[in-house]
Amino acid sequence: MTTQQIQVPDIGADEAEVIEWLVQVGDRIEIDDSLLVLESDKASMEVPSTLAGKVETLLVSIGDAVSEGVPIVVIRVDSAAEAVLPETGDSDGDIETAADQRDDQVGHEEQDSVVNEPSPKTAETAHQTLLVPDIGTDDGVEVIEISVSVGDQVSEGDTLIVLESDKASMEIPSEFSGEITALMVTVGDTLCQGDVIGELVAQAAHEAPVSSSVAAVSTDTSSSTPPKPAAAMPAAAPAESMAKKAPAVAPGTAIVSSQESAIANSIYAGPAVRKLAREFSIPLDQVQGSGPRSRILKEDLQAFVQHKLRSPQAAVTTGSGIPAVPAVDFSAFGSVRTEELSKIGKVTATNMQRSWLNVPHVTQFDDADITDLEAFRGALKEEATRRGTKLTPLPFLLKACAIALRENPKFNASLAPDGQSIIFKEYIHIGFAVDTPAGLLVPVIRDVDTKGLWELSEEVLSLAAAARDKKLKPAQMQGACFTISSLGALGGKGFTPIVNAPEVGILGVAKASIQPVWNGSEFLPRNLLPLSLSYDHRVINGADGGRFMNQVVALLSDIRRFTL
Ligand code: CAO
Repeated sequence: MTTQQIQVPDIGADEAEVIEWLVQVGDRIEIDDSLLVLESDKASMEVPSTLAGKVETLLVSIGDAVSEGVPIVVIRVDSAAEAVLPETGDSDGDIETAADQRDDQVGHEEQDSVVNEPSPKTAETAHQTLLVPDIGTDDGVEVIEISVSVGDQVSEGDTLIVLESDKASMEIPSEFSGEITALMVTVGDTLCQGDVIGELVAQAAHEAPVSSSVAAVSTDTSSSTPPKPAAAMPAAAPAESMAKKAPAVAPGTAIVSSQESAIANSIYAGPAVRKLAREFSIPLDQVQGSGPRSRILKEDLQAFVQHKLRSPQAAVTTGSGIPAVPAVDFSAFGSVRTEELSKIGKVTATNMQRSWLNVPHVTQFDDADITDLEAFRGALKEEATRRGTKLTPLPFLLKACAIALRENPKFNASLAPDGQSIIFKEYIHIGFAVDTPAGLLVPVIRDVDTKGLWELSEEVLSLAAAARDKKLKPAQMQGACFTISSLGALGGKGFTPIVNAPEVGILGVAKASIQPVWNGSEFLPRNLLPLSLSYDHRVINGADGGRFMNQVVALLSDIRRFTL
């Protein structure tokens, strides 16, 4: 086994930058496997291996500028490959370049091609046919961009079209200065060497530059064949010619719109950057280049995308057509800590947003005078302890709502998904919100209307405990007709609860407090419980809401009504 070097082949440019390694030390590679990606001002290209074997050493690093002949990798070649290599007499471990091998093999061919290099052409013949040069492959390569349009004045070196194969994208430069008179290609066409790109009328009888990468022949000399370049690598024109482009866009019969062409022409970016921009639909004409002569770099694309994501204009619409809240990089203002939402938190967020967006909410407020209720509840405290339970205002609220639901059936209903009918429920199951460390849970007490206060208080206690201990079963959280959200123990004067769709109503309960109440002749201290009733205005109108609220208030204010 011997080790051999592979060198940078003719890349059609003086220099190119190593932008990506596609192999690493120890990899087994076959002939033609891509080794690394190089990018020049005009082309990005994958350099294929000319040997099969094991990668021994990488000789260049990302960011290195390399030119033709620079050794890039050492390969420990397979014995089979060795067998076909010419005898070198080198012992194992000697380094011989693969390029040397290839030079030996193709030396004559190259010499021929040098001999056959066309002599410098002049533009005396006004009409020039612009042909696809040797693009390094016999396979058709796709046109991904047309950089000029009919009527444009182009200078020698200006990009005419951009081609892209699996391995490389390349800009095909014009060999002549003059006016484009015809374009025969469109984006998506597949072109091979010698295909006609278009025609050009030369400005004056300049001496045409010698180029091994562009073929242009006079229409008058139909027998001319495109010149064959010495190396089969993508065409690349000097960056300088790209930089001095000053396209003149003329109206006319362009195959691509002159506007598109003008934009394409005024953009200074390498093929890899153009490809990336296409993949992410980034309009290159809006990207500020930070490279030499304002060349657009990959970093510029990243900065553009980041900026777009942060700016309000980047807001995308959600499924319901509502603009999403723009992403903000909070770390720009100070240190931050990101914590993933709990599972319950995520579900709650989704449910809340769905209800908020789907349900036209109305919330109305009232106070229930629970002075007598609280006196009664206080009187039952001992008994509650004896029973091993605790009687809070919540069982009274459940009982009052159950009665109000039975008497106001629209609150004990749901809107059919098609919005064309109301589904009335013959059962009365009520959910109540429980604040747990993992998030908000809503266990459901079934058939509240059939249960007494003690039974309800026991169920509240056991379901709230199960919720906090994460022991609620899915069935215990299903089937509610209505919800009570009691924040009373925490405080607050009132809040607007969100309907838990497809339910149509929810009662918010804030903190009871002693307030002076005018009885017609004097102010009396009364215990008032603030209530807020939110409902789905598609099903329930204000009068329905008022009736329901009045009934709940009346029931809580005089619990003897529970028995009626
Ligand atoms: N006003 C004044 N005091 C109240 C009150 C009110 N509206 N509601 C309850 N209290 C009192 C209770 O009477 C109890 O005091 P005592 O021990 O002196 O009797 C104390 O506050 C604590 O009650 P509790 O919270 O233990 O029991 P509860 O039955 O009132 O509530 C539960 C149970 C599970 C609903 C409650 O613990 C809870 O989790 N509430 C939060 C609900 C929530 O987060 N809602 C928001 C949903 S939308 O984001």
